[in-house]
Amino acid sequence: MRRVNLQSNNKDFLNPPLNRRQGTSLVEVTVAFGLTATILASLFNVFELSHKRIIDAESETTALLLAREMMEEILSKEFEEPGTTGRFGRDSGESQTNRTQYDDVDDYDSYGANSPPRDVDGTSLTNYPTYTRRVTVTNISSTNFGLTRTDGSTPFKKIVVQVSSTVAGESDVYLEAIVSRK
Ligand SMILES: [Ca+2]
Ligand SMILES: [Ca+2]
Repeated sequence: MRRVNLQSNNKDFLNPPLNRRQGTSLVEVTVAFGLTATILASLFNVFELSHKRIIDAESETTALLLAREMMEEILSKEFEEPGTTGRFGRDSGESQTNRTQYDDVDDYDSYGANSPPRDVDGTSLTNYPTYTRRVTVTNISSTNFGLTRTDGSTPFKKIVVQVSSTVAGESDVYLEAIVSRK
């Protein structure tokens, strides 16, 4: 039987240079940890940025839906007070706070500035506490839609619905439409 001499003169045989190896391992762990931390920080930044973009997109979509809802309601009305020509603004019996009384598009001029916005019967839309909806209606030139004219003086009107948010960094959303007398 062959014997193995455990009392070797080679110190590394029984006592491998653990300290040196551990030191190397510690550096590797430190570097690996540093790299992991850097990667995690980068991933977190990417996630945070993506999350903000998703929130921005959702907010813009909500603002656009609120604007579209109001615009569709306005576009369902007459060009001007039924039975009249050239009158502008709310007419007798039409209250600024009660849209159920509105029957033509310029009744909506200067409507809004409520936060949260309100539905047609004046109920606050409490699911949208950070939004405000405003409407502007103006008569515009028959030959140049970029020019504003005196109220009631032309057969064209421009309707602008603006939706604003109180959340910092969110831009206003505008929806415009041009309507004409039949
Ligand atoms: Ca009117
Ligand atoms: Ca009216």
